[in-house]
Amino acid sequence: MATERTLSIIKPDAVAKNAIGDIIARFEKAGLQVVAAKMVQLSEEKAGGFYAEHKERPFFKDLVGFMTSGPVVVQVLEGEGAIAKNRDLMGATNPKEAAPGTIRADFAETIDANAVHGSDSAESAEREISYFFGNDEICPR
Ligand code: IDP
Repeated sequence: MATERTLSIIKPDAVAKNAIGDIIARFEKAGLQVVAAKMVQLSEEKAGGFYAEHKERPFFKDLVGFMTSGPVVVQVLEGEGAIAKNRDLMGATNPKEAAPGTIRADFAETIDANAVHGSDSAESAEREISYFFGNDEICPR
């Protein structure tokens, strides 16, 4: 399997729960490496642009409200099959449907505040990584 990069966001609910370290430990234990990271307070414009594909969905306003409700930790994860691996570690979008032992099952209760984001394809990963990081902010290891 090829080495890939994916964008991960630890969302405001998980940051507020002091779960940053526990969540990053799961990535590292699964063999993913953090090659870029920063804590950011998203503006409405930045959060809305990130989730532009959901602009017409009924939950868009609440999603932007939630993502701007507190700081987030944005990271680039690198490793073999990183995109799918991260999605497996995260679990289903709705924590109530997430498999036991996944991040969303363990750290989230509701679909609107579900602890983490992870790119869902190579195309999304490329767009999302460049949405948050310049090349000089990514540190290959
Ligand atoms: P993903 O985060 O698992 O990739 P997406 O379908 O891309 O899921 O949705 C982006 C985010 O929008 C979700 O993580 C969740 O926070 C929110 N979301 C998705 N569907 C709903 C919904 O039906 N109600 C409320 N929020 C939703």
